Amino acid sequence: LICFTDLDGTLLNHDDYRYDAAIPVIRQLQAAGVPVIPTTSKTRAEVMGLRSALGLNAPFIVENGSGIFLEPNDQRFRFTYYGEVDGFKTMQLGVSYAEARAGLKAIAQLIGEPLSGFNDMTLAELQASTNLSFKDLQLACNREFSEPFLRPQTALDQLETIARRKRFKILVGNRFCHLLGAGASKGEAVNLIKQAWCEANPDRVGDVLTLGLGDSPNDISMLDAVDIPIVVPGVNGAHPELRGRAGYQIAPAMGCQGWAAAVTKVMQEVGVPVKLAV
Ligand code: 2M8
Ligand code: MG
Ligand code: MG
Repeated sequence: LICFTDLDGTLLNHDDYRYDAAIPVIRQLQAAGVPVIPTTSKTRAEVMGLRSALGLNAPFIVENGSGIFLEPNDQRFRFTYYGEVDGFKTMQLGVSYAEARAGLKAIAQLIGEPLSGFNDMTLAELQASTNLSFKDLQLACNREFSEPFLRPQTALDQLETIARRKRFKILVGNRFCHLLGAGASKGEAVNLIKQAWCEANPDRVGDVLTLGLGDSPNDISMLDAVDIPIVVPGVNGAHPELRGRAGYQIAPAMGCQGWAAAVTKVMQEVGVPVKLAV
């Protein structure tokens, strides 16, 4: 089993970003040899902090599938083609942050409406809309591949059409829209990691089973790429765009508690031992 998970509103509570309920389940997954792979809109800097807090060592997918990072000595995955950044093996699917920023400005010009990106907003404004500390916001502003922006007046499908013509894409997350390179995708990143696992474990290719957890439209490509897609609900239940999609299961509670309960159930169903180290 390989577990791909969104962070905001999924492994982390939407409001207070807590994850305590997920910790014992992460331990059980790891004790059973299941890699837990953050698959998120967050930046590498944010994920690095959370990885150490959660005790994760598996590869991770940042900025909505714009970049994949792998520890160089992780023998569980083998990348065929990769770059090297700060001691990680990395694959880039998206564009540079400078390109995303320029794209946002160009699209704003075309629609005749200003678009407020993360780095157009003051820390106080960002804090009001995210509920993150200044320290965490600095990590969120340390972007490499994509720009979150406030949802504009202009209809999103109009924005998406323009973005596509300029080789960008727009995704909808929990609080923000995100502008990223057309090649970036959580689902594509999941497929590449799955492939890398198969490269490293050629005798076990038939056994690979993937679990994915998400809560927002930007998670659909990931949920569609896994064998077991699970939606973590918000205050109004599962997101309307995710509700009722073929094969999707709904976790029994919001945030980290729903995550923990849903993952525990999957572990029981697929026979991953659940009573190891707690
Ligand atoms: C942004 O991402 C979330 C994810 O769904 C959102 O759109 O609401 C990102 O900028 C991320 O880096 C940041 O940590 C998060 C804070 O809520 O917002
Ligand atoms: Mg989310
Ligand atoms: Mg996310």
